[in-house]
Amino acid sequence: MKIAAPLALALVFGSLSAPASAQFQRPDDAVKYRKAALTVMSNHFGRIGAMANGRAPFDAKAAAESAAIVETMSKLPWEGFVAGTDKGDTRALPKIWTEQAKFNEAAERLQADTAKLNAAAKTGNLDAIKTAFGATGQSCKACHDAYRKD
Ligand code: ASC
Repeated sequence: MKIAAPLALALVFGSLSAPASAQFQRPDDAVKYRKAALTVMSNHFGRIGAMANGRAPFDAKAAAESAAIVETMSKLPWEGFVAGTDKGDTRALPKIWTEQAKFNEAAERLQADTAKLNAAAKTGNLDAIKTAFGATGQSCKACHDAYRKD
């Protein structure tokens, strides 16, 4: 019976179905998940950008809160890029799945940049935030240019 318990748990939580997308019931759920993470990331990145570009007064606490959210969000979209989800309500290009190593590198670069942005925001130094914001924006853009329609 040592094997039966984990097996029963696996069946209850559905982890034996559709191994390529174990966390999502339907392909569309994976698309929605990654878009949701990217939307929250973009919103908070934009709040930092407004301060970095002088469009909003610098508020160190708000910047640090947003940077922490950006760092966390940057870890999430990737599991939503389930094979075959270049269809439906998405701008994801099929290249994502034919160049997976390169796509993963781009995702990792973003996560490294957002970690630096979060570290900079914690110091409360606006110049450091501006530098890290610029680098992170380059990572966003590079990935969009390569892997997103229009
Ligand atoms: C944003 C946002 C992006 C990036 C990108 C940077 O605020 O939503 O996708 O910055 O435009 O070039």
